[in-house]
Amino acid sequence: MTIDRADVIVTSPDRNFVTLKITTADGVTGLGDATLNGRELAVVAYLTEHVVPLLIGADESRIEDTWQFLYRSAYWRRGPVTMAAIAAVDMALWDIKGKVAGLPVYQLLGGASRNGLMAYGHASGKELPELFDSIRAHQEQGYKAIRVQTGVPTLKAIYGIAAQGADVGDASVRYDHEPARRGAKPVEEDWDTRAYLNHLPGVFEAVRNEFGPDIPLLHDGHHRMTPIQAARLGKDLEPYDLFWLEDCTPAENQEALRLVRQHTTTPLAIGEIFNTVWDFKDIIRDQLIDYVRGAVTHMGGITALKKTLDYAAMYQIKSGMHGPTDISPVGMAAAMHLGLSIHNFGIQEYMQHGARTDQVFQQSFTWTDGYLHPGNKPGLGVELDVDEAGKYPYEQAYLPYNRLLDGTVHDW
Ligand code: GCO
Ligand code: MG
Repeated sequence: MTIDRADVIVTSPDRNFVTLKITTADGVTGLGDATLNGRELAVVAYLTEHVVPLLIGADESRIEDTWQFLYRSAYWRRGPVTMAAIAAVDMALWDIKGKVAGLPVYQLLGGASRNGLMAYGHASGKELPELFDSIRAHQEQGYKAIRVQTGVPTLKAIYGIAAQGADVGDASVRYDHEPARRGAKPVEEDWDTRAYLNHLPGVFEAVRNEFGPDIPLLHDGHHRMTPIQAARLGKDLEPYDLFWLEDCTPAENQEALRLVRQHTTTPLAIGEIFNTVWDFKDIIRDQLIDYVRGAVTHMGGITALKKTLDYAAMYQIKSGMHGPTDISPVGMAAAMHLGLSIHNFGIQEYMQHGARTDQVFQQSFTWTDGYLHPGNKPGLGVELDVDEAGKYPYEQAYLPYNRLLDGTVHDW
């Protein structure tokens, strides 16, 4: 067979999503997620102008070869735009291969290594009572592991803290609390690391006192600390037995993790903004992390992330694939098939998409008692309703950013 057409579909049901739909000459279709939050149209242009013309007439069965061709022939390697575009092609080809074989993608990857994928959700609250309510709401939904983010006294707005009454579904669980907010400019938030470092351990102490020692708790530092600050936080959080501390320092300086590691046994997770195995190579080899946060969508697809995770397995490092709502249902499905099949699965992030998104993307995954499963439909198990998608045109949106109290732009 050959590829007959490839369409780039942009839709914005609850937020913007970019989807590549590949159709073979026999009419088999495959979907790939190419969503790059806040920079969506750059990937649309990369796909439409530079990749789609190369796909027409190509052999859709050659997944590895297509990956290598798109990666190497461009000459300009890596980067989030390039790798999201390659990821979308890769996912769509796996989807097609599964449909042609009549098998779910996880079967093509070696079959299930477990019954389901433990997932964590995002609990947050400005103050403790709201945070506790949010944790309880997640537990009622079945979540067995919970990320805890909280407000800091003196700060007005912090990324990752749900706005009360957020507009998607049940505000305590089904919110989309980290949208790239629609509008012509990014929203400005404020930040004070000293206040945060002084406040956070007390929050985890309160959460452990309220919810007990057993529930796995996670926290996202969202790149805001210096190495020595991150080391202090890791140490201060040790009594509360975190499942992981995520993105404790900005990821460009990977040596920073060595310093953090020397001071704390709090497990570290990093890599949601990484896009190739090269970003992970040294920190895996030197065992500076415990979880690989790469997303199928941003790491160049199933083919590339599987290789990275197989490499990580040699060092007992596990997966912790990125799964916020800006990973589309297609990207989430790809993560679930990969997570089910690899041996070194750790945990899957799972924020729930809104009702409009679920109508645009018909999905076959299940969410039962805290565990995800991609389902057994051939391929990835997601179909896109093009008419429904057409109801929600692209809207400009930006992620927020923050400034310190004196006005300096800070990592967020
Ligand atoms: C997470 C992330 C997200 C990202 C967002 C950016 O751990 O889920 O930090 O909230 O910031 O996906 O697009
Ligand atoms: Mg994160």
